[in-house]
Amino acid sequence: MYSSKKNILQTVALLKAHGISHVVLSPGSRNAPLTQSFACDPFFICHSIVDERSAGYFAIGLINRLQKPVILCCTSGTALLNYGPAVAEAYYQELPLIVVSADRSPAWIGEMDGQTLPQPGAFRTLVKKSVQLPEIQNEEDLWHCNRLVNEAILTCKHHGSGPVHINVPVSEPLFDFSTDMLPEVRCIKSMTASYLPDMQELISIWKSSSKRMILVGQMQPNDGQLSYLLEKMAFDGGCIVLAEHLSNIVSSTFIGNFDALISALNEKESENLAPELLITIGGHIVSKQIKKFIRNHQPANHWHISPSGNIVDTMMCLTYSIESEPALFFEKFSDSVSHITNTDYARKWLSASKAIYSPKSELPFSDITVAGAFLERIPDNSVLFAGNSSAIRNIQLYSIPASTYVFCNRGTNGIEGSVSTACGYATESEALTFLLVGDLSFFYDLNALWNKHFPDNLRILLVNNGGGGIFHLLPGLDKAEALDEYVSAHHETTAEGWVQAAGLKYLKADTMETLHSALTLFTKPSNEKAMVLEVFTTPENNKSTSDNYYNKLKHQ
Ligand SMILES: Cc1ncc(C[n+]2csc(CCOP(=O)(O)OP(=O)(O)O)c2C)c(N)n1
Repeated sequence: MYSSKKNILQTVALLKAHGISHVVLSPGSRNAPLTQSFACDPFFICHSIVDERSAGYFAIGLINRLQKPVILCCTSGTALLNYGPAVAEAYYQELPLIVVSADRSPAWIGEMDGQTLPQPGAFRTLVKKSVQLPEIQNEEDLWHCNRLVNEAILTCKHHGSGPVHINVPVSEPLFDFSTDMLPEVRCIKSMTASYLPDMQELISIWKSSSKRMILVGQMQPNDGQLSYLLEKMAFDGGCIVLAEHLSNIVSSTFIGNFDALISALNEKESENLAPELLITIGGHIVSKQIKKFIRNHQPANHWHISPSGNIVDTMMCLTYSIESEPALFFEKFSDSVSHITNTDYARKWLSASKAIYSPKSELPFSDITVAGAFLERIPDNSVLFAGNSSAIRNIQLYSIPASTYVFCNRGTNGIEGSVSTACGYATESEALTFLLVGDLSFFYDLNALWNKHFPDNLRILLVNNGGGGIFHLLPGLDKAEALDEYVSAHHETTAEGWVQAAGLKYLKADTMETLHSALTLFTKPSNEKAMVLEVFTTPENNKSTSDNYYNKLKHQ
């Protein structure tokens, strides 16, 4: 019988699912639940070596002979450190050694509770990856634990082999061996797109799934080949493609308003629109709704395609990590799945998307309508930078010219460098470059205005709502007394003096009429001076407009 510890069951079940069968066990009580779980399962071939230093080298010998990953398992304390020489040897010979160490719960490290030392990361630069498993108390812990073990196992053979370390904390009681079966576990697979046998498996998954979705995250502008291939997939392969502006891929067949769309769905509609197969490419996705939607309606298959092949499990249901440039992958894949149309699912999505209305200018003057009025006027072939916070979310409510490249510092969502980044781009570009940014982000990065050669082609639309406006829109936060003063950092500063001191042209607006008239100059391509257009809105109007819009969507 196996241990009842859930993190041990995940570890053992995943090692088995990945086909890793040789284990070198050293004696101890803290690792006895691991030892028992390996030893009771006939899949594992167990070897007992008392001295951990020797056990490490014994495992290296096994790898030399088997040309496969081998597991090393020990108790807590110095037992682990005695693997050090063999781990170093495996690192420099690039051998797939998987160290599994038992540990106490982190709360007890350094408290003179015997046989403890800081085990996570003990081998530092001598392992390709080191993971510290959680003790599993809830569903999120279970997902976390599963992902970490998958990652460690996949890493020991990714981009060259090498040792990895899985540290497994277990609290007392240790010796409950009442589990008669290993759990079903999610085994994440990885492949490079050039490996054809795996491609066959993907093709058959595609064919047997009728609800297929491709979701595109942030991407740098590209040569159009990816848009073409994804369009082909949408036409021929019977799938839908969801892409935000930040993906920089454009087609009338792609759906961009999915965040608003999903916010309006009831449970039945959500089930109908949930995919069976999800393919993600690109980086971060702004929409919180799509992440929630997929996490709550998990597809049977989720493939993430990326040039790094790194395991990224944003949706908590990754089944395949495919290492490839997305365009290369779809070039190969699209031919194999063409004419497999199942248009019903795509039709549902497209008609739901058409039914979502864009916020109209009749709504009160607010951050949302300011973004709309501006985007209506943005000239073709411009470049658009969005600040984090409301700006990047609001632009998604509107369409923009297909020729517009869109950027935002979405890697870490920082508000500190939006002006500098746009400034850097514009300096090396001929294109009219716009930045839509909130006031805290603007004032934070004010120093960018001091740039010696401030680019004339940069236009900054500063939406001044007197603080971090986004915080007024978060449900529940309005109950915090600290909201105005400390959370959103309310202020009454205007940019006028700063902008003029920097020698830039300053425009301002506080109604739709004054905004439209300022936008005429602001968006004029022939104008040869850098400008800041400061638009004043109020948190009250912003909140009521946003509430009205999203409520209306729900009841349309
Ligand atoms: C460097 C940094 N500090 C703090 C935050 C947390 N944060 C996220 S949004 C936000 C408010 C941004 O306010 P503003 O730029 O005025 O935009 P608005 O919310 O009004 O749209 C803050 C402080 C962050 N993202 N980055």
